[in-house]
Amino acid sequence: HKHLGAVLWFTGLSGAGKSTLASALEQALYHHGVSTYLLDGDNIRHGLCSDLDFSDNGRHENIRRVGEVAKLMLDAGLIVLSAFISPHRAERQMVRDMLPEDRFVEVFVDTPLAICEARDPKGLYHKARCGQLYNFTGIDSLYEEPQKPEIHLNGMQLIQKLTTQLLNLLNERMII
Ligand code: GGZ
Repeated sequence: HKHLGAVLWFTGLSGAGKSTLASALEQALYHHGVSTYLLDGDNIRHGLCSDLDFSDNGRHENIRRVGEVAKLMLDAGLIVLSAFISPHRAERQMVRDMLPEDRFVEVFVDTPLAICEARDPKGLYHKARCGQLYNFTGIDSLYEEPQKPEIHLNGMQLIQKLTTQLLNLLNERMII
């Protein structure tokens, strides 16, 4: 069956391109007539999760809540695009375990730390290096790379190429 929805779980460092790629894919899916919703720091960390920090506990609870929201949206038949660093394997596994196994697509946006740091769109890496920001992923907080993501993307490729790779995967899996 088609259009049962899915949860596309983007994971990677800050500045890896998760949100940018998720937005580009969302636009492409719109042209396919598919209903989507994009969850990311901008609409979650300022609202539902505004009480949470970037400690291990804060991140765990952030991901748990996003997982539960994604599950509800999946029930509604949406393709959910979720773009959070989600640095810990255990938390990504927790979300995977909440959902039907064929509906969870882990997307590793693999961009080297040096590139993310050079991009530094919000100046956060600079702050972390200067000791003005603590627990920053990749600097003084751990990022655990996925071992078996459904798709492992080279985040240094052009957005258009990355979007095509994701659309191909969604086609193969009969998600679209
Ligand atoms: C990592 C942080 C931190 C710390 C603020 N560590 O590049 P951005 O700015 O727009 O995306 C990052 C975002 C990460 O939030 P997530 O909800 O995705 O993180 S997690 O999945 O780990 O819960 C970054 C900004 O918030 N940011 N402080 N200390 N990123």
